[in-house]
Amino acid sequence: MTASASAKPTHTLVRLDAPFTDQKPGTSGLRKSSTQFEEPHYLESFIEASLRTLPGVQGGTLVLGGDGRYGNRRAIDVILRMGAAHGLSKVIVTTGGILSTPAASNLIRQRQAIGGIILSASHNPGGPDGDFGVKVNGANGGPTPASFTDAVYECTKTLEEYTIVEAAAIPLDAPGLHSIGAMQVEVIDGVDDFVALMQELFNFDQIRDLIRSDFPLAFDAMHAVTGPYATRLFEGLLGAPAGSVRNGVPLEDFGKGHPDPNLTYAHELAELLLEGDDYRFGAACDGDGDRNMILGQRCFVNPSDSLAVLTANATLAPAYASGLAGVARSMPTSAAVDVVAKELGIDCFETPTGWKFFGNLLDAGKITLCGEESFGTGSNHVREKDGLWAVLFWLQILAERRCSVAEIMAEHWERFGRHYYSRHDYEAVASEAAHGLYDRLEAMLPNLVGQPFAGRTISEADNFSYTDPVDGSVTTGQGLRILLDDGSRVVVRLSGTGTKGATIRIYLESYVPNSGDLNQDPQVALAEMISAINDLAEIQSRTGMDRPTVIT
Ligand code: VG1
Ligand code: CO
Repeated sequence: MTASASAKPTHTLVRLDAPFTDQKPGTSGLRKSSTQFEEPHYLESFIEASLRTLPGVQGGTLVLGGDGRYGNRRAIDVILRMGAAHGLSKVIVTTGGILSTPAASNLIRQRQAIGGIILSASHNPGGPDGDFGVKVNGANGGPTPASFTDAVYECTKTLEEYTIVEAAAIPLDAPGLHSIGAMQVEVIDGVDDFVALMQELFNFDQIRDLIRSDFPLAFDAMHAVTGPYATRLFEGLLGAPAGSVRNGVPLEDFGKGHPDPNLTYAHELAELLLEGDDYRFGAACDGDGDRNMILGQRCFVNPSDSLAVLTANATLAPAYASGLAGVARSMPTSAAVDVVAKELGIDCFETPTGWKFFGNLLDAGKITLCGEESFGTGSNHVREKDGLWAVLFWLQILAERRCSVAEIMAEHWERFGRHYYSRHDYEAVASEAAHGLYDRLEAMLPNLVGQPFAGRTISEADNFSYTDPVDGSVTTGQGLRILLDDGSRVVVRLSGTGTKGATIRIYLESYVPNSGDLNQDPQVALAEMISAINDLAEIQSRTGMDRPTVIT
């Protein structure tokens, strides 16, 4: 322990008995069980390594907040005290510690911060028995690149000590200015700046007119971070009746739910829209507010299609009225947006899974919109995917076109053809079984070309690798692709966000031109491919599961 002058808080140097060897960040930050994060020094080790690695900490400003899950408040307290020990000049933290991922991205950019720390395990369940997570974003507001997360991981593996100061917890119940030694702590409302940004991008008067014109909508915040944002936006500014936002109070365990906006985990909302006629529009966001699910009356919008629709209709939103520079999608996302980009005459980039790969393209001005099949869509307004932005964008399009979601989809397919698409997730598979399946399939790839598959022929089979067109960095091993001669494809990946065993993701896609049958159930349209990949990869026998955990 190093004592210090009386005006300064006491600095403590804490020595670790042994470094942690498992702090390798995955697709989006470090995610582990809450129990793991409660191990003495576990959180501190990762924060120490991050603060040593992030440029500009000495004298810099950091943004801090989280999705409100169990552990949020304690982590904020620890990070504030470690930030003071590391010489930050200021930390901007939000009331209640509530800050969505896209709102954090915006704050980092607006306040010229050196970056931000977002406490979230996104769509993973929370609570003492759930998961916790830490994401570190850089000065552009986006997820830090692999070079940063690799350096943090390396640092943790040999870390011997960390520094922290002693200080009373900063009250987060109201905005205010505080300090810990020389470091300022500014507590602000995390909703204000985000809402102001949305008002710049979209025409709120027009959306308000739509909502007031017999357009009942239901938004499910899943007891996660978007509750306060959505209540302010939809019920406050846009005139939706009270109660339109469901599960709007953030809870530490998300009400024991799984805050993942898909048909399985947001099934109550899905039933309201898909099996009833009380609502014209439905949407949900995930734990940290970066994902979105869009539903119309009796209509589910596949996220890959959503990106294509937003691209095709972008000029209807004031922010994008002058057109798009280009678009990008992650590799497993369907090529629906590629077809639209081609018609618009703009570039379309294909990146590995994870938002960090869009950062360079956005910063370089090469793209305006981007998205992933995993319910993520976003634009150059921030450097994260943005759930509520996507919902507002859809509302903007509906306010302009004054038709139903189902009509928008039908017209889109009639114009561009339809990419039948589905993702089958096998969750919590024994790690050895999942890796065995993956490795075996990877070894088979070179011999697959020319082989029959689902009534077609395999034309290419590889493990996807990506060369960043901006900085030339190469990322390999991003998913096994089996491409068929008619343009259909199957992709197999192992998840980088799960915390229990391994999750196998199977992505299936098949294109039907506008002269074909545009109204099939995707599971039927893809049935042959589903059974072909099940046979080829021996999914049932190797996982012991006869069906996926989640089908999207
Ligand atoms: C998943 C999704 C990926 C997304 C990532 C983070 O990763 O597939 O598209 O970027 O989650 O999203 P993986 O490695 O499990 O497939 V979030 O909302 O959890 O920050
Ligand atoms: Co998320």
